[in-house]
Amino acid sequence: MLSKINPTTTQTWEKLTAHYQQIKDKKLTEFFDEDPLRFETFSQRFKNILIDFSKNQLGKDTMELFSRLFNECKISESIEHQFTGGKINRTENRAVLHTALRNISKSPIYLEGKNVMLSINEVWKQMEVFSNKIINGEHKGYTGKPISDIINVGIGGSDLGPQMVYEALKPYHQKRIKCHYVSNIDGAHMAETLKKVNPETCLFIIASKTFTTQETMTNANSARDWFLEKGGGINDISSHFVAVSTNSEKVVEFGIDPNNMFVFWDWVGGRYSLWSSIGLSLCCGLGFSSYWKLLEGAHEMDIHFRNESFENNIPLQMAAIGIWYTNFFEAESEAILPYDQNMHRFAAYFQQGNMESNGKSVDRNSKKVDYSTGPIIWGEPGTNGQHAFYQLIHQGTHTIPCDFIGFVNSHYQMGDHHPKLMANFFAQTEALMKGKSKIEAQSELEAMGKTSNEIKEILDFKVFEGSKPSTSILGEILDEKTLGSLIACYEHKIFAQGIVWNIYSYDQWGVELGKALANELVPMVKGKATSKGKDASTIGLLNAYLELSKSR
Ligand code: G6Q
Repeated sequence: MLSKINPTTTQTWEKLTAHYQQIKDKKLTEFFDEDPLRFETFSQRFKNILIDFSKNQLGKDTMELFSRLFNECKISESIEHQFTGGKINRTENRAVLHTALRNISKSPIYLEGKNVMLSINEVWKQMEVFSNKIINGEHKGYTGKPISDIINVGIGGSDLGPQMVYEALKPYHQKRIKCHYVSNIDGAHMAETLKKVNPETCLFIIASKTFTTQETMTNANSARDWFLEKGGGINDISSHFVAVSTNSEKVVEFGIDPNNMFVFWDWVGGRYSLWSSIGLSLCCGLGFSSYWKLLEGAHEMDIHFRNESFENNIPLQMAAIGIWYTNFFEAESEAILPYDQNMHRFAAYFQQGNMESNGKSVDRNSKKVDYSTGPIIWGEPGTNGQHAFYQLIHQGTHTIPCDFIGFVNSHYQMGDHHPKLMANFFAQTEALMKGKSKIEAQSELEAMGKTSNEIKEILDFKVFEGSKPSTSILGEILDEKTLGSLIACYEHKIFAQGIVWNIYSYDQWGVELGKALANELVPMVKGKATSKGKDASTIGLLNAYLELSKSR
């Protein structure tokens, strides 16, 4: 069982509160002035990745206190529970074993006396055989042509992960295969995707853990109707539709041959299911060996997280820094800023990973928490963000800890784009830390030849307070293994924070209410049921909708 300790009642929390008072106004630059080895002290290396924590508002004493806090909150025991199949998803009475899905060592992992690696291995083989057949053209469509387009139909955890990875690993795409991701129930998403594909050469992967999700099932039904309408026959469905799910009954009911089903298990959370057969589109779009390297990178990070002490443990240190800002500096959000265009879905992916996991307000004692838990996660790739929202990070009123992610080498040889991109990365973290004092701003304006009156008018607006915290993550190149390690690193950070915040990170009851209400409202929106009993605003909206829909 996980501990049920309210972190704010621990001795270390009290010490951290006092420590915060001492440190909160210290300039980031002062930390560097005091310690010439600060960069060395606060940067860590993991394989080909360097993580620099030095531009954060903390000292060695801060990290020592966090190490103690994590001990008090029983972090090591919790990690072991997770890795060994403890039912730590208490409210759903489930184990949490996505780490087993990337246990490429294949060493046994037991759940209720059964070695889960045996069934994982079978599914790996099934995915490898199937994706090889797609890639080498052996798997043919109903007119005998090889498959050229894979359409993954899923939403949330059954969409965001594979899509993010497919985009991030563009240089590794199979030449002949293109993957598409349809998630939104807005008909535009499916309709626009279908315009790009040929029914003779497309394969739909219906990806849904439950196989009951309204959006996915609606999209899947429309895809099947389109396929039949365009010339495919009922008997051809088996070569054009496969399912990834835990619910075989519903898969058969939909009309998919059970032989075309790739299973996974209830101990895989939706937002962690990228590592399960939900990754099938990746096996087809990247090739199984690339997919395997992704798992390998994640597995290496799992070993690091499970075995390293706090002092060397990157996900634990990231977790500590996040808690430091959320609970002591009262930061409400965190930005993830990849300086890599192909990582344009990374922040969105961890928006779900983080906010669905730690967006909770009831603790493991069933009590409402009186401290902040998961922050708001957002972000866009640099340098685009610089020309949009960075203004607020530099000169706004909120504290926004930022993760900058970039790579030494680019896959794209395009003039001097890459050094310029990375110069922006380094410039931003430097500017956030150093800011610009009034004196500096004044001499700049003087050098520009401004009069003293002009300077007086504008000076205050030209000042940057600085001391805005950031963590820099610098990889050698964005390859499969590096991406796998980065994803696992963020996952473990989220888990560790949930342990300290005393919440259950692996359920998502907050998603359920909206799902249930949407199903109830469908007949009302179609005008086939009365809205009686609904609140006045919802009735008003429904009436306006029905009235306006008549006018077209
Ligand atoms: C993730 C959530 C959620 C889920 C989707 C899709 O942790 O549970 O995002 O993945 O609601 O669910 P299905 O895979 O069951 O369709």
